Amino acid sequence: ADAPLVADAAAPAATGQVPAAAEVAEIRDRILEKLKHSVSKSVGSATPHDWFIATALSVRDKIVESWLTSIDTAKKTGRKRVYYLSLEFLIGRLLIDALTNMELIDQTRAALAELGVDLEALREVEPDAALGNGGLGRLAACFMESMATLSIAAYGYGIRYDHGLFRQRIKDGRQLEYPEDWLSYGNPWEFQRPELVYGVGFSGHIETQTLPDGELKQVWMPGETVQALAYDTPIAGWRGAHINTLRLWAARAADPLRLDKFNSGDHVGALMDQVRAESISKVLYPGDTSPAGQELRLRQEYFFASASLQDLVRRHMSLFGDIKTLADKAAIQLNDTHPAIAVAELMHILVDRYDIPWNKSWAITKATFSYTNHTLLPEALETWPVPLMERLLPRHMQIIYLINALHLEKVGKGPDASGARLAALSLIDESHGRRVRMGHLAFLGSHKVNGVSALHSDLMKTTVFRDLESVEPGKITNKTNGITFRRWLKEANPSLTSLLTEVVGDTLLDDATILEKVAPYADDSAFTERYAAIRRANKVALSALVRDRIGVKLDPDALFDVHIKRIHEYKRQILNILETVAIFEEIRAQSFREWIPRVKIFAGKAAASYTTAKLIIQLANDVGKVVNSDPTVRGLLKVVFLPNYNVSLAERIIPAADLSEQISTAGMEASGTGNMKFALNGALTIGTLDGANVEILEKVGAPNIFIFGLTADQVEAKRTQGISGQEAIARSQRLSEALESIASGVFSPEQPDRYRPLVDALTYNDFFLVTADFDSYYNTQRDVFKRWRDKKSWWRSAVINTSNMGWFSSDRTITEYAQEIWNVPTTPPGRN
Ligand code: 4GP
Repeated sequence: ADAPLVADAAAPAATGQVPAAAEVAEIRDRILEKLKHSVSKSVGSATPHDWFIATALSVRDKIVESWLTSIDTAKKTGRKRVYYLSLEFLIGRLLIDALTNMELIDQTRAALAELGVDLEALREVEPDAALGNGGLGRLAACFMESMATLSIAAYGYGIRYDHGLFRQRIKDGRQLEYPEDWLSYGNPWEFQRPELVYGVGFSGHIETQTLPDGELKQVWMPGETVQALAYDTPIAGWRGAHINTLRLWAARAADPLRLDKFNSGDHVGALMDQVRAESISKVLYPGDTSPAGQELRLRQEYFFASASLQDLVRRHMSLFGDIKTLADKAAIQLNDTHPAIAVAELMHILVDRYDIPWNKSWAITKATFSYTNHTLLPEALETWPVPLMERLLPRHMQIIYLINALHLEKVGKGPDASGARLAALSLIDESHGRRVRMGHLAFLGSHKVNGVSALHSDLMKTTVFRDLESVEPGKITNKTNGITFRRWLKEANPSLTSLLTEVVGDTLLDDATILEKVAPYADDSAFTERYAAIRRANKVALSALVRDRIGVKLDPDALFDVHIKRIHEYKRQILNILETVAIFEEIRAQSFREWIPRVKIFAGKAAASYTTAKLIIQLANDVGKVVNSDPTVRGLLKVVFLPNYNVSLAERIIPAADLSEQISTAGMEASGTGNMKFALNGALTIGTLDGANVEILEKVGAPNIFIFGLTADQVEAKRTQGISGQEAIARSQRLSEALESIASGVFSPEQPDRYRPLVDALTYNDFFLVTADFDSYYNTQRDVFKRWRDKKSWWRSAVINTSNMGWFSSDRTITEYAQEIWNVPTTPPGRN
């Protein structure tokens, strides 16, 4: 227990092992070979980016060897495959991930060092692949890694967007969006598969044919066909024993160029088809406020669903030769409602292409699909206008109508078949123009539907899916989210990982539940001192980053209070800002009191069209500007907003956090996964009883987490009484003063009424119940202060948090999916 402390968290991963010289030499030579023959650069002229590519290619070779074996084994054994359909994969950077999982990190670091190259510098030049917005996209990435780790033969299917989530810049406190350009230097991880191209049809018309037996057959004649081209990225599981494929589709026109037009001088017109086709994979989340934007979004969804289904059906037929066994050999998971059209697409394939009778087709479809819901926010449960569906996907609309008719016929025979009930159960929402409810389609077409935390799954049964659940009771199950510890512990916090493995052994990343063995060390001061020193080093490293990026100097001994996630009213960044303002006013008024130095760290992006969220970002920045420069505050409070939040930035911030803000309105955050990452790394949570916070509380115990605020039930009850904030504001002097200073322009002297709309909304229309929870939050923050003063107790709680987080490994989550939803076997890492 007296190993040396690691002083700098950003320094080399301290696994304490000295890599064998021969292996290092071999890796060095391979990197040099790649640099020369694949990058075509000499050692003297290579840029950091060239070194990154050469290193990535050299580890990729190793991965490919296992990859081909994994594919071969799955073929030979005829195993059931899992297909994970997701419009988002927020994978982030892959170099450190690949080296870690292939167990090549120390050797590669040493090999590069011999060449005078720092692996950490290469880590920073890799673009962050942001093919997603937030939680559900990052979950898909963690799941891909865990499926590979557990040797599940799985494919991730999605879209290869040219431009991922926008790059955020903050100018004068405001968010500006710039296109993100992750592919501009090429992507060393992917393989283009020009032989894997599928035609995806749109629009056109339907012809009715009469078969020899007199049956009618519907034949869709698409008016337009776009090609889907596959790009494969290998995903290495822990210890590299099994590698899966992330297959992303790029759109291109069947005819890249209309030569006749081009030669007649219409050079732009000649490219029209190409531009239209390629726009499908141009950007993640095209703005959908315009009808054209909505249409593009639906085109994206159908494009990737159709290409993926064609691909997996082709694989199934070539291996097993009988479409009727599809459900025995394929489990398709719909990651949220975005891929729901796949249900109608599989029916189209079975009924129209393979002539399988309708009922049999429906049985196969249901047995093959399952669906995960990630939010109860009604606006996120997609619906598409019927006229749009009819025009773009006429055959699918027909199929949906028939699914609906049979479904309503069945439920119409039930005892409670009122018109209102049938309207709620229908696949067609007729309340504001006819729209197709994609959540309903996903639900009906699946054999299991799951929420992502215990509370969320329960609420699904009583809110958005109440009626459907009553038709198929027991279909909704829970699969509480998880995170991969390889990335969120080992790669993000190597020093903490080596301290923990000293205690529990080096199978920590094979079986996270052994973290429990750390619990007794919560009372061992030699251990907690080392644990605290690692945190401090991480805070020093983060402070350097903050200084570089936004020029604010932080005190690493201050309490780092962190709120990082997408900016959304339900996540209540504004509640945190209000507490900040209240404390700011108090420090100024009572500077003689003993204040705890504290840094409030915010990061997150707001959807480009979400005006209120963008105003909240501006407020955080404006508050920071005033607070950070106020002489009476004397650095006791700092407020920073770090621009361009992404996976890589999260990896830097989380290991340096003391306090994790998880303060959504109860009942609104489906699960959260950031909450798990923080608690694993030993930050204490301040949170509501929402999402997986409830389960974190169960695991870590009430003394080791700060819970406040209304419960989900109380939120519901309160809303029925009205959502004005006036009463709560009148009751709380602190709150009314904080609101008053914001409203009167203390933080926006150049435009005093800038935040009037925010304050008015909280006063008269406080749907997210910020005002109702303010006092409880404020007081709980004071409990945090008290606890922080008692350092022994603080670190004890931190260690207890870490030691109880094993259950939140995505290996556990994926094992549950495998056993209870997909019916596929799993193998622990390194054992095949
Ligand atoms: C997110 C939820 O907001 C978050 O609570 C959850 O942890 C995550 O999914 C993964 O299940 N939802 C989204 C979304 O990302 O776009 O709806």
